[in-house]
Amino acid sequence: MRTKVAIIGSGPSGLLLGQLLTEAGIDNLILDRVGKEYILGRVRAGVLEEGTVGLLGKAKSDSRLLSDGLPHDGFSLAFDGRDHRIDLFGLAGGKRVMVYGQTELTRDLMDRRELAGAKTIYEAGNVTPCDFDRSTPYVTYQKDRTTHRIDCDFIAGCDGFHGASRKAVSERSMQTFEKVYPFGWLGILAETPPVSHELIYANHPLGFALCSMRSASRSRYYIQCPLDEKVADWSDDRFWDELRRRLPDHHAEAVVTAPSFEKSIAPLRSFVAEPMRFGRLFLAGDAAHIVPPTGAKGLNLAASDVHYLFSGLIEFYTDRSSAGIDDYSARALSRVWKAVRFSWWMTTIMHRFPDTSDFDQKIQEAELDYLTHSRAASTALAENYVGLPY
Ligand code: RFL
Ligand code: PHB
Repeated sequence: MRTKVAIIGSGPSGLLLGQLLTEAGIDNLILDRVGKEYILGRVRAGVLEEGTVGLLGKAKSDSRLLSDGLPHDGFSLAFDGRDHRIDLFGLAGGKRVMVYGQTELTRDLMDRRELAGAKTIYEAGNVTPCDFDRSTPYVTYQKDRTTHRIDCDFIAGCDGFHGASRKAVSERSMQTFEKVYPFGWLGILAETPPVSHELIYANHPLGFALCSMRSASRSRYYIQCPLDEKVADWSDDRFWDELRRRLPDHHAEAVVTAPSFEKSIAPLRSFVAEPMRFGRLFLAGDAAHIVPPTGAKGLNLAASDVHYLFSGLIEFYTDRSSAGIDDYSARALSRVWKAVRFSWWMTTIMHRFPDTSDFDQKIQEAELDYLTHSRAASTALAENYVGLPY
């Protein structure tokens, strides 16, 4: 089998790249280790930057997003028992974010891909990028007890943090940077109206809490928890009680509980692999970097990587110029590191760290006070939250 771009991974980055290429008439093939329903069962991100929404439009996959997505002009930072609203729209030059679940976005891209007749191979075992340091790369995979080979011009490694693409690169050619945080997020999804029409990021002595949503009748809530916590130890009642304790009183009283239908714990980590290009193999999205979810940047970074990679590939196929793909890694990493910094900073100011000194605690309080009383500081937060320009 032969294709122009072999894409490993059918998450948001692989699907978005695949759809942009398909709309531009560039043949591509997606391979994923697992099946479609498994991918659609993963509950993850929920906040989209305008740049991400624009790319979904370019991929002709935005009709449901535009009708069902919830535009948000601000959010609340809650601490000391009070709300402090961050007016994103006013501070960030008329920009807003869109609340729309990653699961829905993935479904929209999959539907569009099927409609366009582009090929995806699910449940492909042992996917391996090969010879990407030569001009004739290929990918092998196993299916139905047979090893298959796909010859291609380029390989896009969009297979997430635990994927095969980054692992195929020799350690000598790559530098990695990592920070592991001493806590995780316990998240639930429940069919219940959100506590507020805007997101609430709460810093409380018991730990961080986040009130988010998927629709007017579906809520997504998170609480900071120790890394060794077990989901099985968290009954719904225990979760709701703990969430209420971490919110200002007026929000706590407004929480409407319902049985959760998803509950999971995610560890928090910052990770970057440099560079993001190795000959004819490109890494994009979580395959190249991970951010803690506090800044809502993971999915949006996957989209901006795809923007740079797609424009490089278009330049290659239409102008026969490799300038864009040669610049891919530097352009993507420059934006990635700013989002890594922002996500680390949001995590640092909003969470309770296990062995914080009194001094560190006072600095955190001063930071939150400054942030919510200085227009310059709030503007910097808003500018990063809505997304830095591509
Ligand atoms: P994905 O979504 O992980 O998709 C990668 C795809 O590659 C497949 N794959 C393989 N295929 C073939 N061969 C292999 N060896 C393979 N290994 C893996 C996988 O099956 C999968 O389909 O990466 P992508 O596309 O780069 O998208 C990135 C986003 O998914 C990610 O940044 C965000 O979801 C991060 N993230 C969150 N971001 C937010 O902005 N807000 C959140 O609340 C939020 N919650 C989360 C998250 C990530 C999580 N992970 C990765 C554990 C919660 C979790 C639990
Ligand atoms: C979510 O809705 O899942 C969500 C929202 C904002 C974040 C992280 C997750 O910062």
